[in-house]
Amino acid sequence: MFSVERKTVTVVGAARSGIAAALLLVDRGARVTLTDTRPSLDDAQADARLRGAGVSLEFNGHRPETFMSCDLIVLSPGVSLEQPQVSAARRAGVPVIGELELASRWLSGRIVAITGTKGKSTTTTLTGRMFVAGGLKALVGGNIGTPLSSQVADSTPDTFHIVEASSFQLEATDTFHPWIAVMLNISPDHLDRHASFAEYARAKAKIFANQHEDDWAVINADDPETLAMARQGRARTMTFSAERPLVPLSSIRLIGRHLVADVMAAATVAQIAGVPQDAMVRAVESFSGLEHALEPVETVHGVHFVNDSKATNVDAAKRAIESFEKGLVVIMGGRFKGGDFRLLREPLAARQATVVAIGEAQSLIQSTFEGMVRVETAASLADAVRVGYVLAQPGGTVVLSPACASFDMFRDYAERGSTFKQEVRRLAEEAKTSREQ
Ligand code: UMA
Repeated sequence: MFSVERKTVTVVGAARSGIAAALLLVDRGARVTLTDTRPSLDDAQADARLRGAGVSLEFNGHRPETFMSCDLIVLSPGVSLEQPQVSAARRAGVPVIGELELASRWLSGRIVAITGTKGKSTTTTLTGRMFVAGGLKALVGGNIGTPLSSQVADSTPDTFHIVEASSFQLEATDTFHPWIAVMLNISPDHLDRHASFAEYARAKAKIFANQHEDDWAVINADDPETLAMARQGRARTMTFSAERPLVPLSSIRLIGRHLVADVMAAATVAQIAGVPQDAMVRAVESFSGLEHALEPVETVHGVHFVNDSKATNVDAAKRAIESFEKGLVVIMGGRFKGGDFRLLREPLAARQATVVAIGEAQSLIQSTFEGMVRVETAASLADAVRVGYVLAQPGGTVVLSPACASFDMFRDYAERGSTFKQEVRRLAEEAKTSREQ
């Protein structure tokens, strides 16, 4: 059994994952330092809880001694293995693992891990709902927002941990062992962090690395790359396909046909776990989609606003664009993290779409679409909402589908999506007042 009793552990990154990992480690008898480049914690309650638990807090940067003199380093997903202090400690022989790996070592229940470039959160949420509808005990966590470390205390042998796993989390695993591992699809993403697509794919493929013959790899029959990746593992494979529905398509109320594959992936997992089909159907019927994923916001004088802030890569934005008809306005941009914007030219042009470019990627967007698609720029997301409204045709749609990360302007995609919704509602209020006058 893995033990950290009386060990000195450094946790890097004091946000959701790092805080949960630090508290878990203290609970298991470790002496913990939690370090962050920021000057302090935003959350006073978490600060008090950590100090109360005896965690040493080290802010304003990472001291090399904190990394070199410990028995174990635990990384938040946002911290790269190539971070200079981390990589120096690794070279010196200090073990380094990610927060997901740490938590997984202490779970009593079985792990269902879900990865892929697109559709992870939808599939994870639906899988959790199907398990619960089928009377199973399921805890949904990981990249979706609740760190796995915060769920260890509730893990019992009959618990199914439905874990959304990102490439950042998988990269820093070594014994992580899902009973069912799902690979939804793979396309270039996070190339600002991973050195190449091959390295990104290698990180994702680690989901299969520790599986045995009695485990399951659930893969996308319509995505040959995922088939090839699963073949490297030892688990039995089960494929899903959008072309072979396990639940009736009429039960899917979500916008966008592309979500059918996510529903089928969830249903395949649920089937392996023995969830009856009527429970799966109930779970799908009561699910109207996730916040920030093609989420309808408001209709202002006939113009529909849709929040797809979660589309942080080119492929996700492409799927969004393809869900709409002609006369579309797409608010796009932010921090470019790799991928090929040119893939959006054809679907945009086919819809006679207009792009409103925001953030650091503005000029890249302009140069990519020049001559094919009209591109306007906006200085802020609030401006972009207004520019989009003016450009949209009655009955048309303005969708925020950025194809980029949010970190140049926002804390994360959720804050970007919430800001968008707030600005749309403000616009709706103004439009209402001006009509009443
Ligand atoms: N930091 C350092 N040193 C560094 C780098 C960062 O101290 O060298 C600090 C930052 O100052 C900050 C903290 O680390 O205070 C941030 O850590 P984090 O980015 O890991 O943030 P968490 O809140 O712990 O969120 C993480 C995941 N974040 C990332 O992967 C970037 C969340 O996924 C996840 O929900 C959460 O753990 C709980 O498991 C978010 C995400 O954007 C949603 N994921 C990416 C995606 O889906 O595309 C992969």
